[in-house]
Amino acid sequence: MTVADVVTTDRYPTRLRSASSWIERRDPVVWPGVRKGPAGPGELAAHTTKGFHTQRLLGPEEARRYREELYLLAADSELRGDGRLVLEPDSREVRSIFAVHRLSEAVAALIRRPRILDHARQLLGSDVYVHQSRVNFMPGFTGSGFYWHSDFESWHAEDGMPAPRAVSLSISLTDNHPFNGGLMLVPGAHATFVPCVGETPEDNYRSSLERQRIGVPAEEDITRLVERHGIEQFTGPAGTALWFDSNSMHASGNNITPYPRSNLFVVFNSVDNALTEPYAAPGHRPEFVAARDFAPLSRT
Ligand code: 6CS
Ligand code: FE
Repeated sequence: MTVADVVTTDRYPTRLRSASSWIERRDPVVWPGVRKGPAGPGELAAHTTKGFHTQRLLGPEEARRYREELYLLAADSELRGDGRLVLEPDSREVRSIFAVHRLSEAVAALIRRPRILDHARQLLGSDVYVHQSRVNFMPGFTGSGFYWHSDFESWHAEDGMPAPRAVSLSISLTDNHPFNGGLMLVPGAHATFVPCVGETPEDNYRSSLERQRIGVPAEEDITRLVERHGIEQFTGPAGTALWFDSNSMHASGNNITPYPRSNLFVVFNSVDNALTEPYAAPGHRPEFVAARDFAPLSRT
């Protein structure tokens, strides 16, 4: 093996022509490098074994403030027709807004709070930057779910993220019940990389952010993972937060209740895991889905 081979070897090949076996994760989940921070030993242990942990982050009043801020953004006529605004496939209600940390100063300040930023640094063992941020509104009655996937599979294939050294923070802005489209996760599945079958079409993100068809595991893979690990659901009152590893297997069902399930998502990536060229896609996705400004975030 030459030096060039080592550099270009893809340790997580995906979007393949035919089914291939699972890959055992060799990368850490909680990375060494930043010992002190707000995450406690119990949280770090849960994150390591399950690939996620939860905490009470915002009080009800604070959650309400961010909810109102983001609902106003969804109603902003200037964002109509903008790529950052994704609509529900059938009802055409607002499904997501991307790059909310660029659109809202309140969100930008929130994610730089030491309680959040230092937590992310502790999990990833380095300085971090924001790879992606978005709010998923999951409106009542018409909110459609997200099929089973690993975010890292998409970010690796489509954005050139080398390793699963990223973590997502999901903050509930409305109460997350078991019945209004709450996120389901397979605890422990983050330790396995499940390659997906199917070539990435050009501009896949335009349809995948509405409804993902490429980069989803086969039903047999999901069945085997769930038989092995089971399913847990993220629920809690507005203001509850979930930290989940980039390779967690997760999904959500449709929301046919009257209660919206709106969550703010921020994806932190290690500055030592900056994006390269996509491993399995024809071109770069836009900045608002996959940022290429790798400057470390600093505290507020
Ligand atoms: O492709 C992406 O980057 C996005 N899609 C999904 C379904 N989850 C993660 C991420 O926001
Ligand atoms: Fe996801």
